[in-house]
Amino acid sequence: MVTLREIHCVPIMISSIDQIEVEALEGLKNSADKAALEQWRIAWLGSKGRLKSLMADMKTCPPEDRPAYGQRMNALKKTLEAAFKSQKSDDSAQQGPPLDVTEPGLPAGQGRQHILSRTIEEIIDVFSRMGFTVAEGPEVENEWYNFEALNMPETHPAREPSDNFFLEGGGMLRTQTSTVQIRVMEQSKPPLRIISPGRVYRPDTHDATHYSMFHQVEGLCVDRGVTLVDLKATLFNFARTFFGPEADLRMRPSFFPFTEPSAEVDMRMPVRGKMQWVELGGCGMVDPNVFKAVGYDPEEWTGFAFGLGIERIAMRKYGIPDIRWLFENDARFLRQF
Ligand code: FA5
Repeated sequence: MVTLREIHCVPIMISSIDQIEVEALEGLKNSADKAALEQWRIAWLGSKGRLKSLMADMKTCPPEDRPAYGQRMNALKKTLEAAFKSQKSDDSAQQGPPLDVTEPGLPAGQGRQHILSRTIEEIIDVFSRMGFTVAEGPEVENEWYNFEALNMPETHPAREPSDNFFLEGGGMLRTQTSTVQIRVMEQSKPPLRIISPGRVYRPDTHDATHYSMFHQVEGLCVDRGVTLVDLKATLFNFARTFFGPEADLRMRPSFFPFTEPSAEVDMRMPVRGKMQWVELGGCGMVDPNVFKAVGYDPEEWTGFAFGLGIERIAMRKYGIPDIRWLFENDARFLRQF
């Protein structure tokens, strides 16, 4: 900054520049709107403005004082340009509708539990009132748990690659929650009563009742003297508590390698306006070979097991006609539950 004391030959000019700077900044401060700002810019920074004519005054300075004068003029130019820029951006920030602090804020969107998660919680609730606890198992499994220990030897047709998602480098995505029966029995001594809800994977073609990833709930009860009557009573009790006293259920003889005897459980439900029997899952008495695989004595222990499709249960309870709707993530559909 050049001071009066340093530039004795042009004291009047320098002091007048200081004065001019004060005057310019004052004028800028009082330029309240866009038009006034523009007027100020033309008057001070424009091609015929005050700065230009002050620059031209340099010619009247003695040559040795011109550098000091030039320096002071450059400083003035920078100050005015910076002040103008800052006031202009303040001004544009203030444009737009005035802020109404009394307006209510935007409502924050509230999420909700997916209908399948809610169904799983409801299933757990009913079975836990019958003394079942929840067990978990991995979705990436090996063939011992998914087949071998469940009495499905290497030649079993369900082990075909076309019916399974085998993983590169070994392992597979489990096709049924029955894997958890084995894991639980390996780790604990009877008696026991567990359910295990979870995801399973099969390369099935998608249609109204099939998906390639779906949920099952496995049930397993092992004790002395367990009979088919206990299995039937447990499933009927579940159906009537979960769906209401009108729930209609039937068991058809069937075959699973890990239960003997085995049955399919069907539920009567409306399908496209007509009452129909829809398969919910499989069940049966635990096969002695399964007990042997986990080191239980089949002479001493008896048990029943079941595996139900959770999507079908949710569809029955909430009147959902197509399983695909559960996975499309259309908020308009999900919001209804
Ligand atoms: C089993 O998976 C046996 N593990 C069930 C079982 C457990 C039997 C314990 C005996 C003892 P299944 O393949 O039938 O069985 O499947 C059981 C249920 O899963 C079916 O009844 C159906 O409700 C559901 N399910 C099967 N495939 C699909 C699919 N692609 N999409 C949706 N649900 C399915």
